[in-house]
Amino acid sequence: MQTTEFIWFDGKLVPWKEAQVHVLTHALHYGSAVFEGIRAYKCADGTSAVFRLQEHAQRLINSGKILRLEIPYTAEQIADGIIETLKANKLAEGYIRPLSFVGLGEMGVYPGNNPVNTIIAVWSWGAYLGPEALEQGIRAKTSSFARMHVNTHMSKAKSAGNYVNSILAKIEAKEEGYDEAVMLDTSGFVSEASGENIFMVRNGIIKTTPLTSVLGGITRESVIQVARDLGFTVEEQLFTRDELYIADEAFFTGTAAELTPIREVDRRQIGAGHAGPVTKQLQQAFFEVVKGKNPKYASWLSHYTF
Ligand code: PPE
Repeated sequence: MQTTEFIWFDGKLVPWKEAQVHVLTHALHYGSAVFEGIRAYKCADGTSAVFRLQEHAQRLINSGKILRLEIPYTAEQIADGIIETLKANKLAEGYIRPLSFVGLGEMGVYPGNNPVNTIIAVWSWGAYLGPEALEQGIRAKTSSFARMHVNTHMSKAKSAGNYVNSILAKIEAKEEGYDEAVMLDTSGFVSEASGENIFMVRNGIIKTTPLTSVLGGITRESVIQVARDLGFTVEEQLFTRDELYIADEAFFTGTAAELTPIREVDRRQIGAGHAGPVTKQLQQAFFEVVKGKNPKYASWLSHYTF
């Protein structure tokens, strides 16, 4: 990965190499950590902007609340720390990873009075699913691993532990020659991917899975709003894998993956086998919004310069 100079560690900027923890850190053993993934983009006016900074900072705090992990910062302080870290690293465009984790203290599942540490790292990160994914679309496979039941792991928390399930699905998909895994919920309905929400388009209607078993994706929510503003009907409804097979178009959304077309699922070509017209229109609209080219969504951007 591409490194940068500083990492924000409990309120102080420290050199990248010095941002280290002890091997008996609670989170390393038990997954007791919550995190965010956020992107900053270079804007048309020469500044940079973080996309939906407040919403991401608030989701970090909410994830902590769900896990009973007390983050000793407010959402505003996290947001300020993010801007400070971007500026210190002179990063005009890239990915932002805040993480709060249960630190060193007692061992054992019970986190007790162990400290909660928080870091913010930033780095350059290109297209998540490969350089051609955004244009050509990717190939997905229905995972043999179900997404977590709503009463096991808490899907609304972006917690480190939840990603064991994602890792299992992603390794399986990659080793079988696919780019990404489509995961079903424990009732068999399409849920989300290892690190993205999923949308399908059929007969002009856009559908995405309801929030039941999935992470409340901020990209998902943004794309729903942009699509509705463009006049599309967007339904939040459960659908099955065979409905996905006969979709005209399908795509993933996520901070890392942005808006990535899906061209194949389980060896069934989706639509024409490349990004369809609705996907292309939404992808273009999305990139205009994040790059500050659409004043209608100016409130979604937190600008900074250095
Ligand atoms: N579902 C999952 C399981 C998920 O991990 C993400 C983001 C989303 C949906 C979309 O959420 P949002 O980014 O708010 O639109 N996945 C992050 C982690 C990727 C990684 O490999 O790390 C991301 O996209 O930043």
